[in-house]
Amino acid sequence: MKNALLILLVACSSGSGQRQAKGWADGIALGQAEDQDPDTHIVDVSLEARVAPRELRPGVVTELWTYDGQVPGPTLRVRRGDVLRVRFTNHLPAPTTIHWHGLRIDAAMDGSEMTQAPIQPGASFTYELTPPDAGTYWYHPHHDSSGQVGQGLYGALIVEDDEPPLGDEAVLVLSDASVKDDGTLRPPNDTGWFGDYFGREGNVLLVNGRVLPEIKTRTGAPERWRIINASRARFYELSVPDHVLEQVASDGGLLERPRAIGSLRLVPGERMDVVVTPKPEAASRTEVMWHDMDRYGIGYTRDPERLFVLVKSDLPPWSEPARSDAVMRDFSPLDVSTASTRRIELGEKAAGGTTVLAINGQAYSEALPIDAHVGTTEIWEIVNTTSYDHPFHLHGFSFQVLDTKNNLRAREWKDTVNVRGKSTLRFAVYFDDRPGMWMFHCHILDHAALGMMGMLHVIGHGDTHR
Ligand SMILES: [Cu+2]
Repeated sequence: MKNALLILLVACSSGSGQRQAKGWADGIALGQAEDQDPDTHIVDVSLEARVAPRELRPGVVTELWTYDGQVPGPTLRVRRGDVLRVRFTNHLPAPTTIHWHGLRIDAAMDGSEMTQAPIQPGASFTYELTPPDAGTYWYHPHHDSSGQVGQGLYGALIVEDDEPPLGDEAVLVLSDASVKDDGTLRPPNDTGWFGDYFGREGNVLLVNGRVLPEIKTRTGAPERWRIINASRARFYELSVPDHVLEQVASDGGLLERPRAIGSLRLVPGERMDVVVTPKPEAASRTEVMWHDMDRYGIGYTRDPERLFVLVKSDLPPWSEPARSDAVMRDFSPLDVSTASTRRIELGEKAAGGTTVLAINGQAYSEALPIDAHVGTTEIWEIVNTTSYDHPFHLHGFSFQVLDTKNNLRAREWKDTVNVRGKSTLRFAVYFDDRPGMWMFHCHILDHAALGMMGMLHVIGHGDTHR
């Protein structure tokens, strides 16, 4: 994967901005972290977590937990193989860490409590990462993550390739917030056990921290959207009528080839890059709607809600050569012929007069690490014994989802994947030479807090004990 090569760019010019109307993405602009190091191969930024007021609804101020006073936090951009140094200071009233979701980096920098003591209020920590794979990633706390992400702590992290991007690009961070009429947030542990068990979905839908923002489009002109689901519990299915949708990347960067899709589906933690092109028949205003994904599998879906609006510019239609479905990236299936299969069972468990969530029969508070070895490939069989969905996330290692015959389900790298209720999902994972302690968990962060989280010890050569 490290040597992934963009063999051929889909027929698009680099994002010069000429195709789109001026300021086409201003309505969803995100702050950018400023690089303080003149070395072209080092991105050195400062980041500060603090409580700050934000106006989510007109005239109503909400105190959110932020990075640098922004929600989402500033977008971090680094080129694949370069160094990203983040000088972080915690000015929150609580301890925190930062986890770099999806990045194949050293365990010591992963930001989980396995490898790092929480950063206390007033304290600082410098993260240094060298991301090996281009793609759309994000960052968020891994200490009280359900509470802290739910209050606004998340941001995009884009690892760029050496090649130009596929068209004019925008980052879309999807999230929600639980806001009362007076503008204050509902408590992070609102409704106690019920909130944990069902997952806390906010009542205000946000795209890049804004309610119902607008993006300009132009008939025939492709836009690349890098979409991140940063919600603590909400699943998204988005419909974009009268637009051509081509997925070009998922969690771990480019797909082997673009694929046509009918809607955009993202479970918590998941990412997707999609090239969106308005058809001639697209209305002058297209409301992009959120649709329920029925994660309880009960056939009942809630009413759609408006998420953002595409406003067609009055520029004449843009025409360019038909897009190609040529190979965008070398992709090699992992060799699973000698791989051992590890069963990971997601379930419920009675404990102390209540129900908690568990992995292999153990809630996180009582779990022991499972051991794997550097240099081996394993098949993980995720067995969901509950009747509802769990988006499964593995830290530090990307994987390839398999079907029941060990064939690839798609030629893509994933780190977060939905496991439907009462179903089994299999993936192949290779443990490259990054030993240490890692985590895996449900990315409904309330479920992780209720116990659906586990530890993985990747044992290096010559390191046979822990
Ligand atoms: Cu779950």
